[in-house]
Amino acid sequence: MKTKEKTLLIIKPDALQRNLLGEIIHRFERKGLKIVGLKMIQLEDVLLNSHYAHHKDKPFFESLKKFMKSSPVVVLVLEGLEAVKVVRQICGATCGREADIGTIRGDFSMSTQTNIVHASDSLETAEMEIKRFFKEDELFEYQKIDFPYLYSEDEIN
Ligand code: FUP
Repeated sequence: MKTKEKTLLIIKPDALQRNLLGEIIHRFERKGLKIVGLKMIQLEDVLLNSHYAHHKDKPFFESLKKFMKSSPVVVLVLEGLEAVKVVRQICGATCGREADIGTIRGDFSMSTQTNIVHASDSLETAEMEIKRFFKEDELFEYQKIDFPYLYSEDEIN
């Protein structure tokens, strides 16, 4: 039995500047991911330092933070069976030049840094990242009418 998961997606400044917000969100909607949180925010150092803590000694750390602060971002929480893996697949490999065509990065990015989206890389990370970006009352539980048609009975019972 596969479990229902929540994962964090950040639509980065390059996507906003290049008018790709609708296109990106549409891809997750069409796949069948349920949007349970969504907002626009301006990132700042405190949050970026914890979000990218694992990169703090890398040569690109400061330029990555500068880019991520260069305009607002849109953050979403997406829900579905095995959502962490599915969302990463839709995003594609980190470097846009290497990502498969058909993925978001493969279709819209030429870069490792300006690569349109960030998605949590494991269930454990997703739980931490969701807490980092969303308050509890910014996440929603609601029924969607497509649910019985997205999954078979044995997948959801
Ligand atoms: P991903 O999980 O696919 O977002 O990739 P990573 O955790 O490896 O990288 C996180 C972010 O670091 C990337 F989105 C962009 C940035 N990065 C660079 O800017 N330069 C690099 O050489 C590698 C990563």
